Amino acid sequence: MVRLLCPAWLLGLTICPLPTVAAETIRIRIEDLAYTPQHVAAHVGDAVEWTSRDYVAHTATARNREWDVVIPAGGIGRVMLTHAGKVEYYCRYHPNMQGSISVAAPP
Ligand SMILES: [Cu+2]
Repeated sequence: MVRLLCPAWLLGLTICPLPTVAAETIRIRIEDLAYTPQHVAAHVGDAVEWTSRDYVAHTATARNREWDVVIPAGGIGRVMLTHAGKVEYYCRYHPNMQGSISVAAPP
């Protein structure tokens, strides 16, 4: 699904005089205690969605404590990326599970 973002909406405008940007959903699979792909690139405004195929619960926990998402067994977890930078994350239950998201400024 495509969402459109317009900076002018923050100012209460209903039409967008600026170029709109299609925000994306970055999908990461969790299987056999690993994030796949392990490293992804995204932009501010994108969402990241983890889908687990494992039979145990996992988390996606940012090392900078920006977010901590619990992903139930066979379930989905989601986070919105609100600012730029590289975020390293891991699973609190299985610390060997590690990944990263490089978040660039909006295109
Ligand atoms: Cu885990």
